[in-house]
Amino acid sequence: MYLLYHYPYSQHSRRVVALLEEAGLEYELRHVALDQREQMSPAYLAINPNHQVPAMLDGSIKIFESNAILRYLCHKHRLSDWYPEDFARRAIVEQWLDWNQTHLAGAVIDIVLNAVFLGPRGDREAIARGRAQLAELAPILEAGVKDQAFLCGETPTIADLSVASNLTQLSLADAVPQQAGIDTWFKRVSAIEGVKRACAPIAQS
Ligand SMILES: N[C@@H](CCC(=O)N[C@@H](CS)C(=O)NCC(=O)O)C(=O)O
Repeated sequence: MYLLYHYPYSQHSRRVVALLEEAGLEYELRHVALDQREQMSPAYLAINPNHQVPAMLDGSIKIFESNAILRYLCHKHRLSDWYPEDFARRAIVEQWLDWNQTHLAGAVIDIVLNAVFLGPRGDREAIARGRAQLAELAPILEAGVKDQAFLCGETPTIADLSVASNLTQLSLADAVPQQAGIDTWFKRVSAIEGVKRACAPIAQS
């Protein structure tokens, strides 16, 4: 049984829940009250010293970083559909996982944190910076999905779960890029049962 420390509005947590659901793995969610700064408590810092969700416990094994957790689950349960063994396809999965963390994530946080979660206290300059960055990134994503069903071919991988979780986050700020290929791909990923279950708490709110 996996223990996943999460927060329902965390895109990084939802991508892990989506895979756990899709793979039919047993897990328990531990809510970390980010809105009350519980991530700064000594008890939680002992689990993830970066004071972030998600973090996962598998017995005595402690893992932080959402994409590392996704890879761990795929390795452990041989989820080769979600994490292809073919080295060329896997390289493309890794490319999008890294792109998501190093390029897209910052823009999404700038926009959604400031336009949605901080409300009137949000930093307007950060929103503008995030929107400008997103405008540069959207054509890259569009090119990646316009001629195929998913980012790494005709079946979904953890790259789709990871990148799409950031688009779900952008939808909270009504900021999902409007390109046709992105729209079709995002609808396709959002229709995956595990993704729907992972998004249920925010869909209901
Ligand atoms: N690179 C990390 C990012 C995780 C992250 O940014 N988590 C946010 C919620 S979505 C968080 O816990 N923020 C609280 C904080 O930084 O104090 C991952 O992929 O797991």
